[in-house]
Amino acid sequence: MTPSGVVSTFGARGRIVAIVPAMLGRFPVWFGTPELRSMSETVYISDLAAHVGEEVTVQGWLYNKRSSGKIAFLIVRDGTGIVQAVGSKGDVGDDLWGILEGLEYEASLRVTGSVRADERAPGGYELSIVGLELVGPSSEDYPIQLKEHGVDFLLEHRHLWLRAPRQVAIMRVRDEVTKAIRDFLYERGFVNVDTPILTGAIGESAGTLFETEYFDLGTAYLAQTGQLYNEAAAAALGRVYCFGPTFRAEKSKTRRHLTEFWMLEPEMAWCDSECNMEVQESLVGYIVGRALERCRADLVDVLERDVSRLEPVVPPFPRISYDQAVEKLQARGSSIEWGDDLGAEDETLIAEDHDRPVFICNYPKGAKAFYMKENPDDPRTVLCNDLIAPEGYGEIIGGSQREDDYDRLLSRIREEGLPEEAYGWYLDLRRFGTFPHSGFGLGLERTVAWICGVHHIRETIAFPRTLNRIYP
Ligand code: NSS
Repeated sequence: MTPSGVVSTFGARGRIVAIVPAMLGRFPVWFGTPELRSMSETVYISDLAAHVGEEVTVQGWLYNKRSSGKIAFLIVRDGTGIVQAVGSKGDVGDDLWGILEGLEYEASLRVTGSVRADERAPGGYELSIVGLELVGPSSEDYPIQLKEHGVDFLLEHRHLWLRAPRQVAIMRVRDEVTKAIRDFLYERGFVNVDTPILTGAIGESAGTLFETEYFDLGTAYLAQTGQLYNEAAAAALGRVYCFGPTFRAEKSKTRRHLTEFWMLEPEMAWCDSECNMEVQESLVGYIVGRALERCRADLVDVLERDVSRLEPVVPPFPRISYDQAVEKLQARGSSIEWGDDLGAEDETLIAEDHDRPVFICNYPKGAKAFYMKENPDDPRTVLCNDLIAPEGYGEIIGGSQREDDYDRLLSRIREEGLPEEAYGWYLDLRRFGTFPHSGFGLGLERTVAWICGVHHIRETIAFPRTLNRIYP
């Protein structure tokens, strides 16, 4: 036994081939030995192509295995990819063979082997096992098996479900979308200004607020939006954005609603409603292009996304007015009346006519938030837009030109019954050098769900928060 409490196992050819814990239940402990560690270079699975013919060590988790009784196939994943490691009973000797056969799903291990290119192998490469170090054994009752599970069960085990290849692919697409957003804005001179999460003023509407006590100052709300704060920042920096978690106590249990979701919110001085839509369409075209370029394998091979549905997503996007949308919907049998907000089914119907996202513009005042600018051509409506994604994914962006007239904004705040004193600072922006400005909010999870072709947005965030779930 080594001083660290592990057993080194020597293979048939007289070298260390396996290091296994002497006593289960003493984890975590350090299992490495200088001999095994110095034997080969440790590499990521995604880098195996550069090591064909060499002996390397891969560290990861056992995703799957099978054995013919004479040859064992381990499928190992490390987050960057998967590789098949193959060991034959004759070559590895009895001790290591016993370990290979006894490995449970999700055991963590370091496996050393020579790299072979093999088109038939998952990932295109194979390791011929010469050594293995069992770092953390798993147990036969690993809850996520390779069969179908109900969604409640999966959500209850989200901390483990995240390891599934499909979930890993979605998280990678999400990361690419996030990076694409930041690159797009950075390249165009936007400045990232982080806005508070504990706020004193209602940002969107009173109906969906999470409240918390705030010392002697009464109630604070979790931010529904960073927009109001970034209207102030836009007067300092011109073009800004915030990108972070936002919170809505939505009672809706739909595939499009979370209580905590991430929103990108650009805010632009000297930009009207049309300019706002131009930025939105070029941003969305850019994001989709980046996902197609850099996540194609995840989208096509793992998520089985029909990417031909994403390829037409290039600007310009069609624009229809709210009035036209209502006429279209009524002609198709919808019961919508002028003045109502569009429901999910209405949005799907409108989107069906187009191969790329569609803007619906200038909604009635009563259907939208208090800060939107009155439409000079039809004061019953406001200068705003929703961007509706194709294939039933619904609204991914809500945007508007902001009311920049002090008196009109004040009367909207009063009409909505909002506490005037909380908006003193916001009204100040209209007293001290008011300026035309616009912005929008893009829901990250809805965008990722659409790009990935995932039905419910809860799969697009690592630990979703919904009406009836706060665990894990
Ligand atoms: O309510 S929004 O339409 N608009 C705003 O919050 C503005 N303050 C944004 C701005 O102009 N700066 O929300 C924007 C987007 C919406 O289109 C959805 O894509 C997403 O945020 N959204 C949600 N995603 C997931 N779950 C929920 N509950 C949710 N609500 C909005």
